[in-house]
Amino acid sequence: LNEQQYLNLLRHVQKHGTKKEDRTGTGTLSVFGYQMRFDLKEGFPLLTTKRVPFKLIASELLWFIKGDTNIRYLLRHKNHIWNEWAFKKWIESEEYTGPDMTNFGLRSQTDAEFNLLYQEQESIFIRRILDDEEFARKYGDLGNVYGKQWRNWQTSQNETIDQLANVIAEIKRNPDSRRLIVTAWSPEDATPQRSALPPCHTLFQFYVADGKLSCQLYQRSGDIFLGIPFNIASYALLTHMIAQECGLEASEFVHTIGDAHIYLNHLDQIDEQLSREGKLLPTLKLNPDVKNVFDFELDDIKLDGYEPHPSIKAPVAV
Ligand code: DHF
Ligand code: TMP
Repeated sequence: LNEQQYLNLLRHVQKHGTKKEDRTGTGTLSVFGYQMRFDLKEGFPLLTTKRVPFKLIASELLWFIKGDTNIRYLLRHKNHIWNEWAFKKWIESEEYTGPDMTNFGLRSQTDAEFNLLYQEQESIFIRRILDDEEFARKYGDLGNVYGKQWRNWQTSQNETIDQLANVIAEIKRNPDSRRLIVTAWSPEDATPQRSALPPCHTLFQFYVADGKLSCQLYQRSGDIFLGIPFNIASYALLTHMIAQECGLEASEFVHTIGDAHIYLNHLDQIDEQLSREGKLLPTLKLNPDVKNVFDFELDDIKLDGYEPHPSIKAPVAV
């Protein structure tokens, strides 16, 4: 069963993970190297042991596919999952003159008074991104993140490469190819100046056999409770969209993770989740009239039969 793969990962890291400090100062239990396989014919791999906001996953993926790297698009779709990383750039800039927001991620979890101050500053920031185009251009952009790398990879010759369009063309032209790769990782860009967060989903590869399309992702770093459920559903959705364009059936999503970690402030939430029984997986309904990956809109992407357990809240490490 698809969801069991994920629950096994939770149990595995809970039991065998090594205590490890991390960049955010939160602390983790971590293992190195882990692989899961999701059979997309079995159902759409969205967790049912907690509610996962599929609309946010879909609008984030459309944002990548458009080649957009500015959170303004996400905000217009009421998607706030990237706010903290844009906000971080803003408060670290010269122009920011409000109250000290250093280390806001950790401080907002332990200091209620500070949390109010932070919530206020972040909502002012978000308002401004929505209302002020010039400000949005400067501070809404996350840099060389997924959208840029997939659609507008910058070469040393000052040309751009549309990796996503190329890989789709190649799947059609030469499905047996072993070079069906899109990489988001560029050693030049993996610095705080160039991207707000160096890409976590680093590289993916497609594979065609017997008229079926599979996808494998190498993810260098995975937040098992918050990020991974999004990542699984996002790549499953991308695989279905590309399969539809190429006239193939969607087969497997293979998920390979480098540093697979549970943040120490997610342990109780995970106990709660593991006490629940998985339910029937939903089915993905893509509008069959859309024959080009770049033409999909939110309304073309629907889920059928998603009746999960309630959501479980957890703080995100910034
Ligand atoms: N940093 C960390 N530490 N973990 C991440 O998973 C992560 N993911 C990023 C950017 N930086 C990250 C982008 N993706 C949420 C999920 C995915 C995501 C960012 C945030 C998240 O907070 N999910 C909540 C619900 C959010 C909502 O409803 O607005 C969840 O419960 O799934
Ligand atoms: P890092 O850059 O220090 O590895 O921190 C990134 C954190 O974000 C890490 O906990 C992994 C998590 N993450 C995901 O799990 N999935 C994602 O899609 C993104 C963007 C981040």
